[in-house]
Amino acid sequence: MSEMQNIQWFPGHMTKTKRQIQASLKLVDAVAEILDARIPLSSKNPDLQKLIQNKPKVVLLNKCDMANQTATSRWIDYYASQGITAIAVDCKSGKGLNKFAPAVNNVLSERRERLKAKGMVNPMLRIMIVGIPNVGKSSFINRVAKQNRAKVEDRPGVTRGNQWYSIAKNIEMLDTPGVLWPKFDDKIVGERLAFTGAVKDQILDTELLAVRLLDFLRSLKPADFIARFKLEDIDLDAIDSYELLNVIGKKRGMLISGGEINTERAAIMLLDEFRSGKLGRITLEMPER
Ligand SMILES: Nc1nc2c(ncn2[C@@H]2O[C@H](COP(=O)(O)OP(=O)(O)O)[C@@H](O)[C@H]2O)c(=O)[nH]1
Ligand SMILES: [Mg+2]
Repeated sequence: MSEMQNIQWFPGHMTKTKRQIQASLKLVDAVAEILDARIPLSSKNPDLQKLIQNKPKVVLLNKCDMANQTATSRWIDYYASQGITAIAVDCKSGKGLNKFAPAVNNVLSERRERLKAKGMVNPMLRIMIVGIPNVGKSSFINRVAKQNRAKVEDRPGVTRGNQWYSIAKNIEMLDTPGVLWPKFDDKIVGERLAFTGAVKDQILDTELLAVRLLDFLRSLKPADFIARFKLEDIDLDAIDSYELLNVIGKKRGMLISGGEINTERAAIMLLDEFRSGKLGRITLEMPER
C-alpha cells in the first residue's frame, strides 16, 4: 500500500500541489502522464491540460498487466487519433519501459528542431512524471532509474534539490513526480478508483461497491471471472448483481449461522480478487467511438 493512498485533497492542499507542479513544469520540456490502463478516464486529473498547456505529453497506460490487451490497444489507437503518443507499460515486470525513451524523443523532436534552428546543438531536454495517487508513479520512476545510468546530480542552472535521471542521450527525467488529484467530485469516478484500490474503501460501503463491480463483470463476462467462481451454469443476464453476490458467496461457502450467505465477506473477497488481477485482465473504460 502506498502512503499516498491516505491523501485527502482539500482546497489549500490542491493549491499548494498546483504551485509545486507549476514550479517543476518550468524545469521541463515535456510531461509523462501516468494513467491506470484499466480506467484511463477515471485515473486522469481533470486540470492537467490547463496546467501543462502546450508542453508535449506522453501518456503511460500503466498496470497494463491487469488490463485487457485489446482494450489497451484501442486506447493507444484512440490517443494516436488525437495526436497523442501513448504507450502501455507494466512496472511490475518492466514490460513496455523500453518504449519510453523513444516516445519521449518522438514528442520532443519538434522542440529539438526549433532549438537546433536557433543554433543549439544537442541541448539537454527534460521530462517530469505526473499522475494521481497510486497510479504507479514511484514504481515507474524506480524502474526507469534502475534501467538507466546513475542519477545525475544537481546541475548549475537547475534549482537546488532537484535530481535527474538520464533516460536517453540528451534526455533527463525529474526524480520527483507531480501528484495530482482525481476528479473526486464525480461519484462514478470515485467508484471506479475504489474498484482498483486507488482510494480507500472505508468511504464507500463494501457490499455496494462489490455490487457495482458486479454490474460491470456481469456485462463484460470475463472468462477468468466465470471460471473462477464456476458461474458457467448461471444466466448472468437473468439475475441482478446482488443476487450474483449471493451466488458467489454460496459457491465459496461463505455462510453465517442459519445458512444465510455472508455477503459482506463475499464482497471483500471479490474486491480483493479483482484488485490482485485474479479475475482476469479487465478494462472498465473504453474510448468513445
Ligand atoms: N500489477 C501492477 N501493479 C503496479 C504497477 N505499477 C504499480 N503497481 C502497484 O500499484 C501500487 C501503487 O504504486 P506506486 O508506485 O506507489 O504509485 P504512486 O502513488 O503513483 O507512486 C503499488 O502497490 C505498486 O506495486 C503495474 O504496472 N502493475
Ligand atoms: Mg509514490
